[in-house]
Amino acid sequence: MNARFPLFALLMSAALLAACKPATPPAEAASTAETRIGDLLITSATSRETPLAGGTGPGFMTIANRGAADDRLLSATSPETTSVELHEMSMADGQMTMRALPEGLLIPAGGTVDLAPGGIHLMLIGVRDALVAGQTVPVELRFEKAGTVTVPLSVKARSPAP
Ligand SMILES: [Cu+2]
Repeated sequence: MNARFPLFALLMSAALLAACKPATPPAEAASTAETRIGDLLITSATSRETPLAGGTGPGFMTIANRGAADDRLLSATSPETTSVELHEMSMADGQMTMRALPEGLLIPAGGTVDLAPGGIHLMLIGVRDALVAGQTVPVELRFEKAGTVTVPLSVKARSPAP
């Protein structure tokens, strides 16, 4: 993923300020965990290592709607970040661009939506501590119909072995 984050300059200055703070102790990897709320089933919830406190990290997952009514992911928050945004990445004129989805994300009845690298994703903005592979980051998702649920994102190494 070769996204150009506008926060890059900010990250560089954060690098100069970042202290050698111990990260949250690694927890059991939970990538196989399922989270259910109402008719929704959330699986493969992951993030990526983010070396700097104050930096940004992605949130990926698969959301299946096994109900008969559409739902919509409206917003997300995390106690470990300043904010969480819903973004979509796409190619435009050969450039990878990223835009926010202020209208939320439709989870169609009987359908499955993937938040994945290169596409729709959560953006963890202003992580409190560096994200280290093996730990989990709790993210609270707010759905229009199903309500609110906390999903643990399992932090993966940024460059997994092929
Ligand atoms: Cu993004």
